Parts: sequence; C-alpha cells; structure tokens
Amino acid sequence: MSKASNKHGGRNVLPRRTRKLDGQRIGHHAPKLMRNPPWDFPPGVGLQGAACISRPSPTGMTFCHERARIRKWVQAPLSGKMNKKGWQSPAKKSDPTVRPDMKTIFAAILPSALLAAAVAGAAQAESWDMPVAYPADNYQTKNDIAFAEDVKTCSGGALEITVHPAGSLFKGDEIKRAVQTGDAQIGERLLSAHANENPLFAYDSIPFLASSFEASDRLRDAAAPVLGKLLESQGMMLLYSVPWPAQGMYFNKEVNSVADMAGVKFRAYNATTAKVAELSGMIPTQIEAAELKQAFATGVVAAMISSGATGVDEKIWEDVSHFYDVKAWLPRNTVFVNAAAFAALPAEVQDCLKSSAATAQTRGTAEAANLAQGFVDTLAKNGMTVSAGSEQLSADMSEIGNKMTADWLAMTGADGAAIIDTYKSN
Ligand code: PCA
Repeated sequence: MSKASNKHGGRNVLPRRTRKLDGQRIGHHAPKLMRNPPWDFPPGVGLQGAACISRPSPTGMTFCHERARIRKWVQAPLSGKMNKKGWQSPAKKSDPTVRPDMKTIFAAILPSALLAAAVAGAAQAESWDMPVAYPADNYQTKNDIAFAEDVKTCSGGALEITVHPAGSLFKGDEIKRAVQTGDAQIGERLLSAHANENPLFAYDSIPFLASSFEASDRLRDAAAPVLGKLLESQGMMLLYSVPWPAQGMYFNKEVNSVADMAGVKFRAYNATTAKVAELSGMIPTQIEAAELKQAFATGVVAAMISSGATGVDEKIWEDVSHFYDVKAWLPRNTVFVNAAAFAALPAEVQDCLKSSAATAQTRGTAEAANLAQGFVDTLAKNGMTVSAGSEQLSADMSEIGNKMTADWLAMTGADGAAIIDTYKSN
C-alpha cells in the first residue's frame, strides 16, 4: 500500500454524490449523462455500474448511484410515501427536467416480468440512505450495517437502509445537513464537530470529564434529553450513539510537555480538538477522517488527538512515531433520522427502527470496549512508542482541560449545567 493510500478504497468504487443540477459537475462514474439532458435517464442506466437521476428537490441535486439504487428511487413515487421534501413525488410530464413517466423508464430498463414484480414490491418497501463518514471496516460502520440488517429483518423488508461508508454519499461535514434537509433520511455523524453551531453538541468532548466507557455511558444518558431536544428543534430525531475509545495524542516526535508542542501542525476533528491545539501553541486544521491519511502523508499535519481505532484504520505508524494515551475523552458517533421521514413510517416500522437502534447502541459500545486495548497494542506492534505520557504532560493537559470545561459551561448555560449535574449525581 502506498503511503498516501488508505482504507477508504471504497471511495473509488462507490458512486460519488454529485454537486449541482446545473450540470457542470457530476460524479465521475457518469460524465456522459450530463452531456445529455437529465430526461435522458434511461441511457444513463447503461453506464458502467452507475446511473444518474435528477430529483426536483429544493437543493436541486443530481444523484448518481449504482443501477439497483436508481431503480429503487425511480420506483419510490409509486409508493407515495417518501419524505415531504417533494423530490420523491411523481414527475410532472410537462417539465422536461423532471424524470420521465415511470412506465417509459421501466419499459426501457426492465423486462416486463421484472417490471410487474418491481412495481408490486414498491408499494410496501421503503429505501433509505445512511451516509457515514468512517471506513467500511471500522467497528462503527460495521455496527451501522448490522443495525440496517436488523431493521430489514424486524420490518419484514418494509424498510431497507443502505449504509454509505467513508463519506462516499455525503462528506462527513455534510451529513448532518443532508439529514436535516431530507436529502438523506438517516445518517451518522460525530456531532461534536458541529459545536460551532451549538456548543451542546460537544458534551462528549469535555477533557477528562468522562474518560472510561462506563462514565461515557452515564454522560450520554445525562445528555440524551438535551441532545434529543436540540436535534428535534432541527427537524431530526436522536436514535443512538456509540463511543470511540479514549482519545490520545499522536506526534511525530517525543513530546513531554505542552512546551514541546509549539508550532506543530495539528489535525482537528472538532472545535474541542482545535481548542486544545490552540491552547498548546499548535496550529490546527480541521480534517475529516476520509482525508486524514493524505494530510499526514503530504505534511499538511503532523499531530492529532484521536483514538487507537482511527490510528489503526489509517495505518498511522507510517506517518507518526509516538502515541500518548492520555485518555482525554470518548467522543461519540451519533445516528439520527429526519423527523418527517420517521413520521411517515408505519407505527410498527417506527418501533422496529427504535428497538434496532437500542440494540445497536449496546452492541457498538461493547465492541468499542472490547477492541480498545487491541488498537493501542497494534500501534505498538507496528513500531510506535506508546505511553501514558510524562507527569508534566498530564499536568499541562489537565490545566487545559479545566479551562475548557469552564468555557463550555459558560457557553452552554443552564443546559450544559443540567447535563453535568445529572452526570455527576448518577
Ligand atoms: N476517531 C475519529 C473521531 C474520534 C476518533 O477516535 C476521528 O479521528 O475522526
């Protein structure tokens, strides 16, 4: 594997989300299609493994996807029960930019026997897209895939969720907005990365507040009502969250105190990590996991705070030499659903989604705890110097942590205080 390569190989094979209906930019699988107008959908189906379809959504996006998925989208209007954003509603024949009549499409792309079966099935089945930011073989993503399988089973096939790993459908920093607007029905996101929008999203990234899996679960429960309300106010519903192992510090040199960090270029994944960097004299740049390997390989950054899990995902020993297991906090990936898409489900499918979410939360948390030490061992086995860090480093970091906790409490007011009080009293 070359230095710049990473585990996000799927990005080369999975179709990429396309940018805009104005048509100048399009997923690399289907350059031909935009030379034809969007109503030339059937020829697009003939492209290698992918096709594009324009959806008259408020954001005016064109999507490219594997043919099977496109067929499902095309079927969706027949079910008449997709989300309320309008992009799934039946095409208006008078508007040439909208999809052609269903029968025309099916006649062009499916043999008639298959057509009959597909139309019959479309009356019940609902297909959802679940964009996630992390690689397909990361335990978080595997847990999401198991969740999707559970949902398919307990809904008797009425709801099928397709997990799109490694930012392949929406990039990490676009996922929350995509679910909010209904461009995706469900998604997983490191919500703390949206703390600039509301600092409450960073409840899981307060340094040294909850540094064990057990404490992290208690903090999650304490925060759930506030976080649930916050997501609700944005048109979404909280489903489940799974922690990352405790966060340590990666450097390409020995570091024994904050003074040793001065001037180092640092990869941040949220406002908290950026703040730690600033308070330690480093230079932060926010970089999604999918771009992380390249950023290290090309020298854009030389340090980060993350878990052993991400270090192993990215074969980080090819880029840095030291891991300090300071166990600063356990950030979470949170799974949430578009509220209108959820409301449109039959009651029994809603129940199925919720119970599968509860199972996923328990299963994912147990998996994180099981794997945590192994990740750190793998870093060491691959030649990295792994330690808990010097006393000076601990003292410096806890001083930074105290300041950041006070800042967070000041920014979040009564809601933040309620989370901490409930957490501490449980
Ligand atoms: N890995 C993720 C977030 C926290 C973690 O351990 C990342 O570095 O992007």
